[in-house]
Amino acid sequence: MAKFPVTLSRFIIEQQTAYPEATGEFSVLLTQIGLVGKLIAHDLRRAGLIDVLGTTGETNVQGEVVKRLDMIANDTFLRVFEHSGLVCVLASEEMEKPIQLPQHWPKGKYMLLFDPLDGSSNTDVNMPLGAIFSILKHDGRGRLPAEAELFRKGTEQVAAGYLLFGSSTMLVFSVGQRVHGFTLDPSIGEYLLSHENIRIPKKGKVYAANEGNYHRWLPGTQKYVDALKVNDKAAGRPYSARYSGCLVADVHRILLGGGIYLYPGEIDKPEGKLRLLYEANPMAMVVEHAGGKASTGTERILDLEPKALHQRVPLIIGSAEDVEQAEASIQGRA
Ligand code: AHM
Ligand code: MG
Repeated sequence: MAKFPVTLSRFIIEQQTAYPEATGEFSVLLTQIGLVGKLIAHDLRRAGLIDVLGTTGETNVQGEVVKRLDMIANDTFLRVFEHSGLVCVLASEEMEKPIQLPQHWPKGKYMLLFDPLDGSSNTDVNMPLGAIFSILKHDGRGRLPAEAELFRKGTEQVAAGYLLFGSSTMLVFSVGQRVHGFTLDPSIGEYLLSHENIRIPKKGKVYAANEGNYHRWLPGTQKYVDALKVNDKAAGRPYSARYSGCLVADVHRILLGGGIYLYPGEIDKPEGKLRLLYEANPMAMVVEHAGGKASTGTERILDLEPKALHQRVPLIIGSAEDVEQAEASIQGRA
């Protein structure tokens, strides 16, 4: 008889004995992230047919143009989690301030941070997109958590992961120390375990970076990427360049096959582009728990003390040896 597929809820329930972190509450939270994924995927599948492409005519708190699908995805997260009962604060890349949910406090101890639609320049051209989430836990004492309560180091995340809207929809997350991937089977509307205990190769053959910015990069970053292109068979070079414009899609490729993603600091923009709380921290947790590394070039991402809700950081993430080599070059040690 064919093996019965492992659904998301069955998997989490079974994990509870092995991993005390994987409580029944996580089961609910991850099921709700899964629901968000189904709803966004449903909109994306029909995006070229219904009137949801293009921009809203507004810019967000970071001064970036807001796509209509950014707003739809953000509203989807809000609608699902406003009713979860487990979450007391929601913060998003698309919202200037966090939203507090006093109706769930203090029973709902979790705080959810998310990038509702990652890679949104891909929306109008039917290319991959993602959504990223980070879950923090409050001790439930005192007043409803204010904005500053979200300024926690990445090591304090209790769960993190992403949804990938590619040729199929995937949910990849880390709870505890392991990373698992589930693929949505649209015919039955269930996420099924497709990638158990993902381990990133120690070294890869792929790099992902927006090389259009090469002349803005610092010399150490330029030197590192130059070296990846040298024709040296014994050293496994040149690397292949693969860049989709969607962090989730690029890091997903690297998580499974190895390699390195860089959105580095620039001469006039040392802080880089990506957001610490919504992008760098959750992706760093997933990649580290799969055996990889994530760095600014000089510091471990998960050790950074956040200072602002929408803080940006340089991000260099992927296979451990590749990230170490990039750090050595950026720090002038190689
Ligand atoms: P977004 O969350 O507003 O879409 O921005 C994040 C995206 C990443 O997914 C991607 O790697 C990067 O920004 C692409 O930026 P660029 O167009 O500068 O290469
Ligand atoms: Mg993003």
